[in-house]
Amino acid sequence: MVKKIGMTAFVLLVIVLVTRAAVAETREFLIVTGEPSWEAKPGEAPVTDRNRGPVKKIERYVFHPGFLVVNRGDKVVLKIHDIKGDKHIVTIPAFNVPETQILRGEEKTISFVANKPGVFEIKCTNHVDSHKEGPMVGYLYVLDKK
Ligand SMILES: [Cu+2]
Repeated sequence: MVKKIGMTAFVLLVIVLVTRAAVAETREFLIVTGEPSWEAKPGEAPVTDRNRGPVKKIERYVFHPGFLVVNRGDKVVLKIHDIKGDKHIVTIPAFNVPETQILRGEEKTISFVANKPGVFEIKCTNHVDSHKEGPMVGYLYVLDKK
């Protein structure tokens, strides 16, 4: 009897482990680069642009979409198409994703496993501040799914 219960518990444990493993999925995101801008109309006052001070024109490189949500353990696949900007250099330091250079018109694929929960930056090291039409940053939200 005890042996039978032990076997049943073992089978249930295996089912639970297999089910949990199946929760981790591959999440693919199609992303493009964009460049929103603002320019003062004639007679309009300048505005303060972060570290540049007062300006009459602002441009920023962005990722579209710029906010991604996955579950812990998911394999994340980013297909990033550079349709604005001559060159982007994308990295995700929190997951040791090496810099990937993407030239105008190119699409590159970046993949990694999101193995810890939190909110992490997807960064372009070519557009780091407002002097270089940045910071160009997206956010990856990794849910701590149990
Ligand atoms: Cu960039």
